[in-house]
Amino acid sequence: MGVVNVTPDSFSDGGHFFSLDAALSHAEQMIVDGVDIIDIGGESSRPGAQPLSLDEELRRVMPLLYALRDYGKPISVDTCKPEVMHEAIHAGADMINDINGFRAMGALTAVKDADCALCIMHMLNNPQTMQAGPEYREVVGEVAGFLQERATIMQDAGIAGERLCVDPGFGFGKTLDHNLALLGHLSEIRAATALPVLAGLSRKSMLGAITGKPVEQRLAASIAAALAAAEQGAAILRVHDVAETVDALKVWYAVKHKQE
Ligand code: 7PJ
Repeated sequence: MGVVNVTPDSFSDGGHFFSLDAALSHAEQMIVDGVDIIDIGGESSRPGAQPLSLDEELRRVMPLLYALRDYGKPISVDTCKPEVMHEAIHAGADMINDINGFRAMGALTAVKDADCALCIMHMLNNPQTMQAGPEYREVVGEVAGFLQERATIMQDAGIAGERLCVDPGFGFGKTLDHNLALLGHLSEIRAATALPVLAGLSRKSMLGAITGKPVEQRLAASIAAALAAAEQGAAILRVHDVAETVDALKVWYAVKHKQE
């Protein structure tokens, strides 16, 4: 999954891809590089980020969604807002990726009768407060339990299990230790939920904490993290650097299958 941000304040690309043309050429390059799913997001979820108005989010996301529909690649929309989910589904989005795990009032109704895929992510509290001293008794079990509970609630609401995947939400209300525990036990989250796991580690601050590198120098760290997640059974990797990650995965996959 390749990330295309349409947020002027996105921390990892400096707001580079705010204009529609730039976002489109970014997405086109990702397709050339071998992306499987394009994830477009209008709202920055950087720790401490301010919420975005509905109108502004639609103004950022919808033109790109319409423009990308003709490329034939599945499109995911990264949003927490039921109204954006509704509009995106109406416009043909193939996946809704909600960092809030479809907990907003109206979110289940917005996605229920569609047939698009849904990514349920775990976040502690909200982007304003999530990094303020996050605490867990046992992070892997608690995150897996949350994802399992959300998946059950969604299925009870009439949503087919085949539409769902889960994501522990690296960096969303987690310390470095929490993130490493989750990454090292990703296969347990997969086992506990019996759902495909999506992992987003690309350029995240946990990689900066390990390497001491700023966000624009985290390519190698991001690839190492992607491979660790793949090794743990992640089905979808959400990344910024598609070409490099695809090459790394090809080598990992070739070695893995040679051994079997
Ligand atoms: C994630 C996301 C993630 C999912 C962002 C960033 C922050 N969606 N949206 N998982 N992260 N599913 O890209 O660093 O980890 S925005």
